[in-house]
Order: sequence, then C-alpha cells, then structure tokens
Amino acid sequence: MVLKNEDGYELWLRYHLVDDAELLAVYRQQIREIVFPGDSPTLRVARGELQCGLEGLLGHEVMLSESVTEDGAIVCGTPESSAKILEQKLVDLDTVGDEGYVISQQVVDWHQTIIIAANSDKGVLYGVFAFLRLLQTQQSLDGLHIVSAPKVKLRMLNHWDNLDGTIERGFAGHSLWDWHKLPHYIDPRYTDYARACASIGLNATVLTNVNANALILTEPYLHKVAALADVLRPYGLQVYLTARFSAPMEIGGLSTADPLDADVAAWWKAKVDQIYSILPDFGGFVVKANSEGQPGPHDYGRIHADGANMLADALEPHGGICIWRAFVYDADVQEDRAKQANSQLVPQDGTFKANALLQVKNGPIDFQPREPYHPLFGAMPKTPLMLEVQITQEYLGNATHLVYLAPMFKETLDADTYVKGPGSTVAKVVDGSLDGHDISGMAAVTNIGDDRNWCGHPFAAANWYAYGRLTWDYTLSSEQIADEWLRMTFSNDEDFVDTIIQMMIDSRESVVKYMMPLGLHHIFAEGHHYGPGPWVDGIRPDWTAVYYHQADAEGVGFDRTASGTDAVSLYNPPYRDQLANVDTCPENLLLWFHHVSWDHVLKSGRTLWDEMCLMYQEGVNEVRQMQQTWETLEGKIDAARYMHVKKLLVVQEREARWWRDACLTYFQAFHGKPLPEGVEPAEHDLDYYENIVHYYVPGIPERRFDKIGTHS
Ligand code: GCW
Repeated sequence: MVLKNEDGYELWLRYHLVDDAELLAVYRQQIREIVFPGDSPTLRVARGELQCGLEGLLGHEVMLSESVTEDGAIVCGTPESSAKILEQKLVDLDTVGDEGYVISQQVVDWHQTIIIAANSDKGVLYGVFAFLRLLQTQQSLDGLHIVSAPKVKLRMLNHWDNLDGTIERGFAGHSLWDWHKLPHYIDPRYTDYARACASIGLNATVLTNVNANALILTEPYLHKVAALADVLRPYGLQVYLTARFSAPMEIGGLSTADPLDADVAAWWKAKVDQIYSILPDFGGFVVKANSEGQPGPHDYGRIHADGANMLADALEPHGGICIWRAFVYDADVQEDRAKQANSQLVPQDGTFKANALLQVKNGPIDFQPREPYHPLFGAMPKTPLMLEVQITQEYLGNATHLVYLAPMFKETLDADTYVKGPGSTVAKVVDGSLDGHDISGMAAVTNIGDDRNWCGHPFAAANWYAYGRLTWDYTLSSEQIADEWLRMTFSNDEDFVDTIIQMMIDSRESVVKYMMPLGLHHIFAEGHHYGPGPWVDGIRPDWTAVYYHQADAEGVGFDRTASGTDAVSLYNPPYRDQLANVDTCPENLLLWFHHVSWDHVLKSGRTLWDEMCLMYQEGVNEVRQMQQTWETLEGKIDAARYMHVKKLLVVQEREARWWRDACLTYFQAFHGKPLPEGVEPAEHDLDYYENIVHYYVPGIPERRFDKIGTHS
C-alpha cells in the first residue's frame, strides 16, 4: 500500500484511521457515544477535539448523548459541569489538583463507560488529549485507570520572536505572530498552535524575544496581544510578554529607568494596570537585564532584585508574576563566565518578592551540546528557580541535524545537586519540592516558526513534544516519549518505532561527539553559531572560542579547579570532589573542568588526542549509521517525509565531517601529532576551514558582512 504524502502540519495530532483492523473493531465497541455537557470555551474546544479525534481515528462520527444509554459511553467533565461525574465521587480527583485528570473505566448507569474527569475545564481538556493519545498509540482501553497531574506549575514556551517577524535563533521560518495583521486578522494557525501546546500540557507562552522591544508594551500592540490571547485562552495558554527594562524611557518619556526612582515605579504600575485593563488574565513579564547589552538595574548601580521586585510589585495586585532571567554575565568582568551568575545572584537569595522567579539555563554557559548542570540550582533555596532549556537548535545543528533532546533535558533534570544529600536533583529544585516553594516552572526557547511543518526538520517537533511531556512529568523516560511521538507522528509499525527510537536516543550523543566531545564547549563560528569556529578570537574574550578551549602545545581544556577559576567549588560534595580530580571527573566533562595534556591517558588507555580524534570520527560514523538505518525503513512511512529526512541526513553527515575536520585540523596545529588509525584525514587545510563564511544564516538579524570568503 502506498502511503499518502504528508507535510507534517498536523504534528502529533494526526487523527488517522486506526490501521489495526482488530483493534479498530474493539475501539468501535468501546466508544459508542459521548456524554459531555458544559458550555465553557474550554469545554467546547475539548468536546470538539474529542469528536474530531474520534471521527478520524474510528472512521465515523461518534454521537453526543445527553445521558449514558448503552455500553461504550465516554463521559467527560468536572463535578460542576457534569452531574454524572459528580455522582461518581471519584476519590482520585482529590489528588490531581486543578490541572490533572482521571481517565477510568467505570460502570455508569449499568453501562461500561470511560470517564474523563478533572477538577477544572482545563484538566478535562488535558484528559481528552491524553485519551486520544491512547488511541493514537494503539493502547488497550481495558481496565483503564490513569491518574495524572503535572509536576511543575508553569509550563512555558519562550518565543524569541521579534516584532518584525524574524526569530532570534529561529530556523523554521518567520514568526507565527502576524503582528501587522493583528488584531483584525486572526490566522487559523494560532488555534493549531494552541491545540499542540495544550495536547502536551503547556500552559503559558511568552510571545516576544527576551532581547525585548518596548513597542510591545504600547497600546496598539497590547490590543494585538489581547486578540491572540483570546485564541489561546480556551486552550489554557496564558500569555506573557518580555519587558524591556528601559521602556519607561523609550516609550514613557522618562529620563531614567532606575528601579528605585519613584516615577519609574509609578510608570510601570500604570503600564501594568493598562495591560490588565486590555488583557485581564495576562501572566506577567520575563526579563533579560544586564546581559549581552540589554539594559537593567546595574545601569543605575542597583541589583537584579531591585529590578525584579519593582516589576513584581506592579504585577502583584493583578496576580501576575515577574520572571527574571539568571543568564547574566558581564563583558567587563574578568571572572569566569561559568561563575558570574552565582556571584551576582546568590547573595540576593531571599530578597526577591514572592511573585518573582529566577529562570536559570540548564548549564552555566549557554545551551552547549553538553554542560554540567547550572550551579545556581541548589544555591538559592529561598528563591523559586525555573529551568530554562533551548528547544531550538542554536548549538545543535539548527534545523538540519536530527537530534532528539529529551536525553539532554533529562540529564539536567536528573542531575544531583547533593545540596540536601543524595537525591537533591535539579528536578526537585525546579518543581519546588526540595525547598517548599508553591510556585514552580520550566521554560523552553521554542523551535517553532511558520514553516509548514512548524519546526523545520521533521524530527524537530519531537523536541517540542518531549519538552512539553517532561514539564508535565519529568519522570517519563526519553524512550517512552519518543515511542509516543513516533507512533502519533509517523506510524505504529513496531519495526519502524523500535528502530527509530534507538536512533533518536543515540542522536544526542552523536552530535556531542562530532561537535564538542570530552567537555569541549563554545567552539562555534562567531555570531550565527553555524558550524565550527575553534579559532574564533579577537572579540570580547567571553565570546571567543579560544577562551573556552585554552588549547596550547601542551594540552587543552579550561581549568576550573582550584588551580584555575575554581568554578568547581560551586558544586557540592561529593560531586565537587569527583569533578575536581582529573582522574575521577566524568570524561564527558573533562575539558570543561580541566586543562589536560594531549598525552594524558584516559580510561580507554588512549591518549587524550587519540581519544578526541576517535570521538570526532565516531560522531561522523554514527550519522552514517543513522542514514543506513533510515534507509531500511523506506515504505514504512510516506515518501514525502521519508525523503525529507533522508536528504537532511545527507546534510548532517556532511556537516559532521566539516566539524571533525575543522576541529581536528585546528587542534592538531598546536602539537603536530598524527591522526590515529581509523580517523579519516581532512579534505582541506586549516586555512580553508577558517575562511569559510556563511551569509544570512537564519536566526540572527540581518547584518552586513565584512569578509568575503570560501562558501563551504
Ligand atoms: O544563546 C544565547 C544566544 C542569544 C540569546 C541569549 C539569551 C536572546 O546566542 O541569541 O539572546 O543566549 O539567552 O539571552
């Protein structure tokens, strides 16, 4: 059978006919009518989703019924919206809070039914999506009893979308938000965006770039925001904006943005009041301040908490929150960049208002292929810390490399801070349980644009999906999430699913190997970060590559032990001791923490240089393996998506070689040692790689180029 071509627009919400005839027959028996009273906007969209999903999956319309009339009813609602749910007195509802749900097989009015119940309309919507997922992944409904609630309260996406439609670090087209046509024209795609987010439990979205434009806070734009929020609201998505710290000057006519200036505070209060008058359920602000040239309280000799608290004060009467980013480092400060956030923020622990949170990147530098967890986790017990991850692949091959990020997100979540003894994981800091915070959250920089398939690479949507699922339940395994996503996105063919799960799981480690093995970091091409640039030098040191790898004739790596910057002391024992010792430091972080001789012998018995070479080669080999694996699956999915991935894997293999050759040629020049056996020699000399220039790489605002060079 030839499968119909698909363009990926439907994401994982493909409600195609269940292709297992036996199972389909069983489902048709088990699902015969829908009892779903209630008329709130959220219940309406939940009901619509259920009807549409079932119609597609079962191949016929399932009728709505006022009451349970036969076996096979699906009864949905809250104790308020549905008399039947109220009657059931489900004890499990007491445990799922205001967003969780219960899906359970029950006898109602002497008939076999499936109940989808929650304490809120939003919970019902999440339950409906979870139920549809069961059918999409062809699970048995027999004896169904699922009790599920999110582990983290704020489950956010951060769009780095600019008002001119470009997306910082976006590789899948332009912004979805059509500011020009808003508020009058509402793109139907907004609804599909909201459906996708709600289906994985996301409940908040920050519409604008953290490198913020104050215009978004002006009245005309606020009306555009409100129109968009009207579409997202029924799906439980609350809207947040980024606040440019200097807005009082740029759009308010004040001469200062000093957070301790009474006029400035009054301006923000009035601004926030205005926002809430236009958008009564506005979520709050996300702020990047005094980082990479953004304005902030330091400009006035104030501290981060002064800035955050001023905004938190303005938001507090409306129930809004202020999320302050902990991605702070200063070009003029000599201190190791990996320590600066701790130096600036730890002393301010306990001084932030109750409605202020700090948003902390997974690692202390910047979304590198591998970083140790950020040492702020565990170091600020009095402040709720959100985890920020990056879904968009700024440092992971943009939208051309197949890299599944769930293992990377989980690496951070599962990392043990040991701050209150073993088991004090980052996840427990983030969900608030370790330090008893009520408010908790996760944020991710999205990879979504207006490409027809949303995220560019057909596999990139897996990372949006995985992130959402992990915000709901970070104990899910990467395998389980990949399994769900593959079945819903491509096919339930067991052979296909099993083969590709493994390929996805391995893909993260492969990209680390061909880009930055053994703890190397930040050796990207300058500015656009597309491709290797270990030679980058001559700009502010903390944006160069040479600052991070410190290669010389003797060795390579950044000494962050006591003999170096001592960043290692920000971690707690016993992990600290493990990291500090070159013999016990995990080898995948070796060059993050140590400057190591090229001849240093690793666990494999090989020297560092040989090991590094072999890892780069292994990375390339693994991409080749991915190509072969993918090709065995021709015909198991539609030809269009099959070919799309196949062609992108060709690009990925080519770029993996580019990484290997550029980096090894560069490092080899320090010591002249030969490549070990098994490592393919580079095609070109170092000069060639250093002179590769790419123009107009997506993801950065257009810049004039000042260098004409080889185009690889
Ligand atoms: O990863 C870096 C990016 C910047 C980004 C910054 C940040 C929005 O290179 O483009 O700016 O991080 O997180 O603020």
